[in-house]
Amino acid sequence: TKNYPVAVATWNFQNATRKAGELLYQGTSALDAVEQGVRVEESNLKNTTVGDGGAPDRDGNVTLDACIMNPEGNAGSVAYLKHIAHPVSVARKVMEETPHVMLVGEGALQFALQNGFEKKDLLTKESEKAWKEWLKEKEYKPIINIENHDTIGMLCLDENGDMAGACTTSGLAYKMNGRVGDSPIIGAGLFVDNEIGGATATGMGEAVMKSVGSFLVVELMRQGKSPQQACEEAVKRIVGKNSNYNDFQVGFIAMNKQGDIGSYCIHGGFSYAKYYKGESTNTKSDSFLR
Ligand code: SD4
Repeated sequence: TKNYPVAVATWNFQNATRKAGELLYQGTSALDAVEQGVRVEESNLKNTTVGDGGAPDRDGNVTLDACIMNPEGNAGSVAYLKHIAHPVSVARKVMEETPHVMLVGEGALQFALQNGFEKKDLLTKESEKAWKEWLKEKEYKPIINIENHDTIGMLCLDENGDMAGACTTSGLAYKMNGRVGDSPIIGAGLFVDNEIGGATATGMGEAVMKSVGSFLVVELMRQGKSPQQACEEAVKRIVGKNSNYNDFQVGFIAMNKQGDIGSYCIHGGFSYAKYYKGESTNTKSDSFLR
């Protein structure tokens, strides 16, 4: 059965999936819809894990990571990008207008400015205040779960049955200066193969990168697993290889070419948002540790 057009995203980001979903039902391509969808969270100042208003690193720099993949299997990515509110759109420009896949830091910023992106201060008063509070103790512990306020990874399947995906984040709050997580790494934070399906990840990027998590999920689907089975096996792989799995969260969502969706996480509290046939939903993900 054909369960699309459909938009699905990590966490309860229904404003983002609604935006993408409505575009899909107007006949917009998966690529345009996924970009517009995640931009909703990049603009959301209340989301301190994505885009403008993101929490800074330990030294007070807001540095953004994002990537995008289209149905042709092309990819674009930026990491350690400062001062640009919509890193996903810079990633798309890298994909479409350069011979490269990934630009980082100073070069990524230069490329964005050359392409007309506006330079702005992304550190909000609230984020600055929280960071200064954190500086008093400087306790660096990964946060297991923050419902509704987290990295957005999104997959869109358009009316032609073509899939695109995007992932965008400010990374872990108070990370080391220079730290890049899984989100902009093709295969780790996001992977789309238009013949099979797509997957995207949230949580402790280091654990996701070490297992090339999203690629793993898509490859498991290629081998015949359902999106749900694939997410479960990938989470179990990460649990098996990281004895400290109690201390961090990882969650995956996956979608196959029929629009079937799966999701699984280490700790409860993760959910995914979906827009399908005019209906917007948020579904709790099953977890390894309940
Ligand atoms: C990272 N995976 O930078 C991202 C952060 C995240 O929930 O998903 N936070 O590691």
